Amino acid sequence: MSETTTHVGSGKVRELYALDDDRLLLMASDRISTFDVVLPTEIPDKGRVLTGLSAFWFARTRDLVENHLLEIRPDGRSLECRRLEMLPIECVVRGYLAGSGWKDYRASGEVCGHPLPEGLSESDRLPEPIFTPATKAATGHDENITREQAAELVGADRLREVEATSLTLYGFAAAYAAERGILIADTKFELGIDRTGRLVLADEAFTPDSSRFWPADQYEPGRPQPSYDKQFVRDYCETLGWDKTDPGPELPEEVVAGTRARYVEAFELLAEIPFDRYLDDPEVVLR
Ligand code: Q0N
Repeated sequence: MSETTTHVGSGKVRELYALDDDRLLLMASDRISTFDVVLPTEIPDKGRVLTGLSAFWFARTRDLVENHLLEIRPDGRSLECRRLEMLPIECVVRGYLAGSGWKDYRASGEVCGHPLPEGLSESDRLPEPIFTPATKAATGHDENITREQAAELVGADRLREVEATSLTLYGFAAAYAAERGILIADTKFELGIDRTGRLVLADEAFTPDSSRFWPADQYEPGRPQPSYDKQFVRDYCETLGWDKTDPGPELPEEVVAGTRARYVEAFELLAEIPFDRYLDDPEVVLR
């Protein structure tokens, strides 16, 4: 990083820097969070896996929607991106009943105003994927909002475009991943507007940090599903009697190695490229 680079934001495990008026640098660290706490132990190459996957999906979906990717840096963990006017909503698409969607359904029979059939079980596939926008809560959790609230935030016409784009993207990626052994239960995008007023996909896309990835071969509705990437970490943490507040525990080396292997496996199943080739030349995911 040059000394004139300004830090403009950070997430739990990623950082955003301004390169100039038009460009940002989005950098993924190797930090991992579980139960909403960032752990003191890193997963080597996790940031590279997520950056590579995100770039892979940007390349594959560019005919569906424009995206902010300009360049992938040789470090494999950072993307140079176009600076956009970000929409003030999180665009969530759910294809399966999990997380807050399952909670809301159990309480009310609907999810964010989408009425659903009776009798669905936890982790069931929905009849059709649904768009369930949320607000970007500055602290803590995103909050689900109604379509009316989302329309107030971005405008009714823009919201229709955002919903259609989100559903198209999810449909494409979920079908692609399912053929390769990964169910994308749900996903979250951030969209922005470029200077000409066009909708552009930003942030990261279809990574295991922005989506729920489930191993297809273990899929069994009626219970919570194992996480493709974080299950070893969760299982280990559950053996400790940790109260799930900060600070989290250090991870032993076999949990680190097993978790790293899962991230690499997800990358290789989806990108169909050996991860070592990505490390040699990150641009392979763009071709
Ligand atoms: C932007 N965020 C929130 C990384 C992710 N292309 C863009 N143009 C303008 N602003 C943003 C982007 C993007 N992407 C997105 N904040 C600004 C998500 N961040 C939080 C910090 O870590």
